[in-house]
Parts: sequence; C-alpha cells; structure tokens
Amino acid sequence: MALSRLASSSRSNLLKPISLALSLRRSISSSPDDSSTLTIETSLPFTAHNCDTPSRSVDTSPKELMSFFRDMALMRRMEIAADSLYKSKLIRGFCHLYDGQEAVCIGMEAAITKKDCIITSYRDHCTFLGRGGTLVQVFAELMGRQAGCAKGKGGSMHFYKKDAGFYGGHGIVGAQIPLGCGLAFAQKYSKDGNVTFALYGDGAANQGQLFEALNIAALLDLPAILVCENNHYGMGTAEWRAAKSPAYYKRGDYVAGLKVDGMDVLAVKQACKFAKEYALKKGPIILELDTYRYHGHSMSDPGSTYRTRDEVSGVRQERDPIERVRKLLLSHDIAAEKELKDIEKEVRKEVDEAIATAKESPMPDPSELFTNIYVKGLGVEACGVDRKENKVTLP
Ligand SMILES: Cc1ncc(C[n+]2csc(CCOP(=O)(O)OP(=O)(O)O)c2C)c(N)n1
Ligand SMILES: [Mg+2]
Repeated sequence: MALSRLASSSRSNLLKPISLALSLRRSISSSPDDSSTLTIETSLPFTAHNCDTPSRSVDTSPKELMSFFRDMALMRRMEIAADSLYKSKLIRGFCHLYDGQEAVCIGMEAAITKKDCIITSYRDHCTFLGRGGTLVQVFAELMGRQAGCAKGKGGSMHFYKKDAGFYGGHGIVGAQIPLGCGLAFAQKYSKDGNVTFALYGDGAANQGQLFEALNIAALLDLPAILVCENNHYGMGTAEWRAAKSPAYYKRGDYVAGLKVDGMDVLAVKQACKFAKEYALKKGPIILELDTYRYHGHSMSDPGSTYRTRDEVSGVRQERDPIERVRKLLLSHDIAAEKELKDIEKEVRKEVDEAIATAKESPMPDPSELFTNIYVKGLGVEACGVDRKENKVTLP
C-alpha cells in the first residue's frame, strides 16, 4: 500500500518531459570546436525563495556543449564500470554510485574555478573527476591500490584533492555541511573572493547540523552555497516519508534559496553562477537541485524495492541529463549521431585502459597503516589487541 502510494506520487513529480529542454532561443548550424555564444533556455523556470531568479536564457557554446556531453558520458561509464568491478569483488566495502546525477557536477564546474571549494558526501567519485582527478586515481582508490587519490587507504567514500579545492568525500551524513561553512569562513577571513559549495542529500537535509551551520553562516555572511542534491531518496526512504516539507530550497527560512532542475546541466551552470555572485555579496544561499540516482543507494541496494522499475526507466527516458545534451547537439547541427556514438566508444576505451593501469598498481605497503594518522613527532604509542604485544612508538 505504502509502496504504491510512493510509486504513484513520486512518479508524477519526477517526470518532466525532456522535450521542454529544447525550447531554443535561436537555431544555428555550428561546429564542435566553435566557441561562439549560443543562448539556450533552461528546461524549467527557477523557483526562488527570498531572492531574485536568474535568467532562464543561458549562454553556452557548441564547444562547451560537446565537452558537457563527453564529460558526462565519461562519468556515466566510470560508474557503470565501478559497478562491474564491485560485482567481481575487485572493489570491497561501501560504494555509492552517481549515475543519473552527472549534470550537477558538470554544471557546477562550468560556473566556478578550482579556487572555489567543494565538499560532498560519500557519493563522490564524479565530483573528484570534475575537479581534475584522473580515472586511474579513481579506479586505483576504489580497488585499494597505491595509485589511488588517497593512496588506496580511503576507498570510495573518501576521495580528496586539496590542490583543486576538493575537501572530500565524507561518510557521516551531513558532516560536510558545517565543515563546508568552515571553509567558507576561511575564505571570508582571507578575503580571497572565492566560495564553497557544500553538497548534501535530501536525507541529510533533515539533520540539525544543517540549521546550526546555516545560522552561523548567515550571521557572518559567509560565502557558502549549500547544495541539496535532491535525488528523492535517503537510502530506501522516499522524501515524502522523511520530510514534512520537501521544499528544501525554502528550509533555510531567512536564508535565500533557489530550486533548479538538476538534470539540466545548463540550468545548474546558471544557478551556480548566480549563487556564487550572490554569496560573495550577501552570504549563504541554498540551491535545491532536483535530480535522480539510477543505481540503488549503494552496491548492497538493488534500488528496486522502494521504487518501481517504471519510475527509474521513466526518468531515464524523459529527463536523462546526457540525452538532453545529445538532443541539443543534434538539433543545433553541432554534431551528427555517429560522432556522438564515437565519443561514447572512445570514453569506454579510456575507462577500460584506466582500469587496466589501476590494476597494475600494488596494494599499499603495510607501513602505510601508520601514516597520515598522527601528527609527526608526537611519539604516540601503539600496541596489539592484548595491549602488551607489538608495542611500537609511531614516528
Ligand atoms: C550520521 C549518519 N547517519 C546515518 C548514516 C547512514 N546513511 C548513510 S547514507 C544515508 C542516507 C542519506 O541520504 P541522502 O542525504 O538523501 O543522500 P543520498 O545517499 O541520496 O545521496 C544514511 C541514513 C550515516 N552514514 N551517517
Ligand atoms: Mg537522497
């Protein structure tokens, strides 16, 4: 009974026709390397709370649209390959995949620089790639190898790339929100003109720490953009069962918010650009990005017990972020179908090669068990389980 209510109520909310994405400002014939400006209308209007709405007309170029297509296809393929590696037991432990949500990551990167910070949850593989991480670093980390971005010691949930402003990768639901506000505090303190995007899910949106962090961020006018990636489920719990008000963009009350179609990469780009400008002038803002995950919550969840297969295939058919860009490229004569298929083949090959390279990387040396744990020189003592054997003083 509950499941059928869930299936029918969420289906009607989740499906919005992809054809809406094709309401174009102008139609031109173009080439893939063309950097000239092309203006495209977002699929849906933005909905604002306590702030103006950005324009629905988004400036892009044929070149940018091609890169969106390629980058999202690469992320999709990477996550599907991670699924296979997990099933063949080459990846162990927790593993949360991002396929379906790619437009969030790609649209956000298109609006910001690597000096802006990003911090997110455990669903972090694509965010790392978007920040300039490599496929080999991703697969090596997932398989616990030395060449991984955290030397194979962090695994799926703890990707990190400080040199590109990526501060993880956090397994504790919601913990990244106050940490992200801390990053924004540092940015404000050093007056460096950059902002922090702290991403969290619709499940995390019900936690108290979000509101505590928002209060301080608003009091201090911190350049913090809190991004609720609303994929409509927290593990197997649908949003309507967990949230009295699922209007997450309004939940900051006195803090401005914007609701955005998170399956439309151009809408995400426009919203992130708007939010960055807003946050630098006025302080925190919430972006609610309406998105969807195709996989279950993690690899132990088939994702089919609390939602119907029809719901998943309906979103794929009507809102898929990659298909949306494919349609734009075709309708503007920027690329032919075959070129796009060739890109998908190239991407597949790139992923396979990266997996082969990652597999050659050795497992971490046992001595790595003692690195990156304590500050050097503290002389901390470690011992065996009986508290007597194997006592050593760590360097
Ligand atoms: C503090 C805490 N509580 C519970 C969990 C277990 N847990 C892991 S993910 C998750 C659901 C989070 O859902 P959401 O915030 O919507 O993010 P999504 O997985 O959909 O990206 C829960 C309850 C945890 N990791 N940390
Ligand atoms: Mg969720």
